[in-house]
Amino acid sequence: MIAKTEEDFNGLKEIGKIVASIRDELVQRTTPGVTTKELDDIAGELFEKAGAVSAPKGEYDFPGYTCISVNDEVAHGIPGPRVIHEGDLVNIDVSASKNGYFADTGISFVVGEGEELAIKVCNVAKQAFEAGLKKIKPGSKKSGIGKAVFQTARENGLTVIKNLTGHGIGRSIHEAPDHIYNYNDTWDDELLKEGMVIAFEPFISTLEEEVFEKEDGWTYATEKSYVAQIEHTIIITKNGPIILTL
Ligand code: M2C
Ligand code: CO
Ligand code: CO
Repeated sequence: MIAKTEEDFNGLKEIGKIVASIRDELVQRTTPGVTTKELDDIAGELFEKAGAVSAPKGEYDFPGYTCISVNDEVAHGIPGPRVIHEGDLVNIDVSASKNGYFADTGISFVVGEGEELAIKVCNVAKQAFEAGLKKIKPGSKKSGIGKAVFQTARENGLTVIKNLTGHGIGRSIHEAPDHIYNYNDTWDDELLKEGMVIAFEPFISTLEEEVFEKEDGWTYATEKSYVAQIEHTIIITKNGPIILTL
């Protein structure tokens, strides 16, 4: 969407704060021994308290309030009986709506002490997010974001996932612009606009550049890579990006 009115800004800010606080609560509760279903149940209660509706459930009938992906799982992990262990690479992705406004946020992190490479991919995802953020200005090429993400991955001896992308958001969970790539797509000549609302979510990988869908019909995974994502919902303005999900 293009945010124009004060109502738009306030509605987006409200749902942004809700998903960010639920993300932070789940991250804090992700300790060895907890199951991903237990974490998701907490999110379900918090959504209800906040008067918000889970986007995966509400929009796609996803079997969970949130997406929780562990180790080989990259995104759309289904919460269930899986027990979290020390060293696991976990991604928690929280998206929801309230009063017709949507926000989306995600973070990857290692539980307790973990492998150096798993920690590195999380740190590089944060760096890639910061590098991409600098390119988010009205009138700039959308492809400049992916270019900065890819360059950051390369500088650190890593790569990106090419078949998962960021997206427009606001009045629905996934809307125009359909794709914000993690690399410089030379065919993409779209320009960023004043008021445009996007979910910017770089996916950094240690090896593979594509995810595959598991047999459950939801989970995206790789065979032998660590992958990390950082996602925030952003309003693009001439005075700088407004990150709604900090
Ligand atoms: O938009 C995402 O960040 C998720 C969508 C949840 S709906 C099941 N919030 C995303 C991540 C990876 C791939 C596509 N979309
Ligand atoms: Co998301
Ligand atoms: Co998203």
